[in-house]
Formats: sequence, C-alpha cells, structure tokens
Amino acid sequence: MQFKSIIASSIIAVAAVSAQTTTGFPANYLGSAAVINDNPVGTTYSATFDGNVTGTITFTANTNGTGVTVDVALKGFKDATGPFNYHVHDQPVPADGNCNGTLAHLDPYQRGQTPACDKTAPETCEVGDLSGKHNAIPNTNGSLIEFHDSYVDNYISTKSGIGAFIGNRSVVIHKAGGGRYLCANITLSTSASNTSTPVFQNDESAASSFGVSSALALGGMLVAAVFAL
Ligand SMILES: [Cu+2]
Repeated sequence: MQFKSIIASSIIAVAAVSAQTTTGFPANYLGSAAVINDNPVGTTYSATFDGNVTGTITFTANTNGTGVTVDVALKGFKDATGPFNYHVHDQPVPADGNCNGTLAHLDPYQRGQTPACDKTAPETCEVGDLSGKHNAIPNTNGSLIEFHDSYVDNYISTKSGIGAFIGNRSVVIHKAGGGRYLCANITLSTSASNTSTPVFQNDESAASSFGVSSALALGGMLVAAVFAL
C-alpha cells in the first residue's frame, strides 16, 4: 500500500519516504529503488538480437504483479572479449543503429555507476544494471557461447509511465572495458489482459507472440508445434 502511493507520486516523494544510507553515492542520489508491486500481469516485453549475437531477452511481469522475470537466451559473442555486462538503457536504439544513441543506463534514482553495484543490495543499484544485480555474460575467448539465465528483478517494471518502466527503451551489451558491443530495442510482446482499460487480443496474435519467443529460446525447434496449438 505504501509502495503504491510512492509510485503514484513523484520521484521526489520516493526520496522523501525512503530512509536509507546514501554514503558513497552521489549527492543527488534519490535513494533505494522501490519494489514495483503493481506490474500489469501478463505483460511481456522482449529485446531480440539478430547479428553477432542472436537470441532474446524476455521480460515478463510476475503473476502476483510483483517483480519481473527476465529470461536471457543469447548465442554468439565470438568476435568480442568479455565478460559482457548488459543493461537497460534509457532510450531506444536510434534509426541509424548506433548504440551510443541509447544514452545512459536506466537510472531513475540517479545513483550513477559509482560505487559499483552490490549484488547483495540490488535496491541500491541502477535500476537498469541487470548484469550488476544478477550475472554478467562470461568471457568467450573467441569461441561461440550460448548464454542462458533466468531471474526475478523486483525493481524494473512493465508498467508504463513510471521511471522503472523498461518498455520502449533498449538493452545494450558491453565488451570488456565498457565499450558498447550490441544493442536491441525492448518492445511489447504480449499485452496485459487485466488492465483498467482492457485491450482484447485475439488468440491468433497471442499464439504468434508466444511462438516467436519460445522458438528463439528453444533454438527454433518448436515452431511447428507451437503454431499447431
Ligand atoms: Cu550499458
């Protein structure tokens, strides 16, 4: 209940209500990230890579509305040196594909990149710092790797209109040293079915969305089976 009122209010209100240590953080740091507990259930966003890395990162709101499950299924990384950090960045990829156009990490609480994210206190990390809060993609030493990961992140959100919203932004994968390696837009895959202004989706389009993400995750082997459903 308290979080709902925080979310509905401005970011200034978050800073005022949150009481935590800000030692070592920038002076304008607004404090720990709120757990988002009213994500629209059934909403899925995804970022699909189709180049030197192929695959998808899928963001699905949990069924109780709290937190977002992130499924990472990526393959490639032969032509670059890791470990590869990856983040949600503030802006989508511009038309020219230049990853620099995605600007900085998603960081609605203005904590910045220093000090480094502490996995044991993810609420104090940049909201978009997925590899910092969870796992980086390991170095490949020039060989092909497939990276799979799945985790819940309580601070990113599929609810539009708040700072933690990940839709219409992008994921950037970085090389060792921080240079931008690849980027992909985060786009809506499946709409919520229980929003206050319902958007009805027919079964066919829902099945198509499901088919695309599943097929990518399973190496394209289940396309026929899914569409047969
Ligand atoms: Cu980044």
